[in-house]
Amino acid sequence: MKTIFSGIQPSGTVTLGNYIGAMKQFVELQNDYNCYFCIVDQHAITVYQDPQQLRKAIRNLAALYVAIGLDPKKVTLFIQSEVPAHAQLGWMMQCVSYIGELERMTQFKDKSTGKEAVSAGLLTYPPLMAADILLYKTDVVPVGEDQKQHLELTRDLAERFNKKYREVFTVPEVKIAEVGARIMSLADPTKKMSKSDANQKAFLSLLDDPKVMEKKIKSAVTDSEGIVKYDKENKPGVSNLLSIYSILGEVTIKDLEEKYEGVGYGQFKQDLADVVVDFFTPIQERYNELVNSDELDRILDEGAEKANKMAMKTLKKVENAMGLGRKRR
Ligand code: ATP
Ligand code: LTN
Repeated sequence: MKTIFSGIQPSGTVTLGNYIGAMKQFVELQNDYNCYFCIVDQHAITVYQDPQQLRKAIRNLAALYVAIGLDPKKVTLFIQSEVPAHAQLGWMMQCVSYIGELERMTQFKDKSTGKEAVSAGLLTYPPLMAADILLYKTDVVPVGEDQKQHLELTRDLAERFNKKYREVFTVPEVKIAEVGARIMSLADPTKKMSKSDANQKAFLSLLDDPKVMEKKIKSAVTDSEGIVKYDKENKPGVSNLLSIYSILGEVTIKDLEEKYEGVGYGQFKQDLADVVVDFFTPIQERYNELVNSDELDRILDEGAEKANKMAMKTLKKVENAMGLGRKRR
């Protein structure tokens, strides 16, 4: 079986964008791959996180991973900081990265432009991400479109290392969802939906109260044309809502356009709100059972143990290839 690795930052609440762009694929792929899904808390602290909130967000994300349908018997679910090899290999990957290529990463530019103090961690975020992936001999990395550039860098770093030292790393492929790889903000449909958006109306949290979900969808920015039609260029708001409806409601965009011909945005948004609420209600119920349970701790303990074993093997190989320490077996 081929191996999959992916991670999500516990840097806030999980959004509809995270779900459609990444997590939904995880569930679909779990039967066909050997899967590692990680809560990348060390990536989250590249920008300040309130310690209490971070702890909570880690647990929430872990419970959501299970609640959306990932089966802990099939997949390895774990927390990045509980597997020290990530930070260790992260350092080595920093040493094969060039400052120039890290400065060219759009996520770095977006998150650092205009900020007074930018952490060094924000710049060295991608080598840590490369380490996450490379520790598990990963073949495939399912992510949203915004992560494509980081994946290309991961491939470059793996190839560079293999050439400079020894063939240690598997060079991973990226896997981007065919539809929904970029869910847009509900408040500004030209921007990606982001969990760290200061405007609460911009994103839909998987854990939002149904009433809040409904309100946010009803107040989503569209246009004044009143025609439900997919046209990303000219009608980004309506197109975004159509994508969400199509994916969660399992109907084609074409069928939706026909269904809402001559019907205004009001009915369209109401129906979409119902689809979203129906979709996430059972997930929220399962989440509530899990979040404070011992079961969740058992899942994470087991996950960390399995991940540690695999990660240590790769780490030793890398140390040997680079000549670090004494030769270890
Ligand atoms: P932030 O906005 O704080 O950077 P984020 O919401 O982008 O965070 P991440 O933890 O960085 O969340 O992303 C987790 C996964 O979700 C990644 O695979 C990412 O590509 C995907 N993802 C994030 N936002 C979207 C979106 N709007 N549409 C599709 N996929 C997304
Ligand atoms: N950078 C990603 C989160 C992330 C990740 C990873 C994704 C960290 N390590 C390894 C896939 C594989 C993000 O910001 N979404």
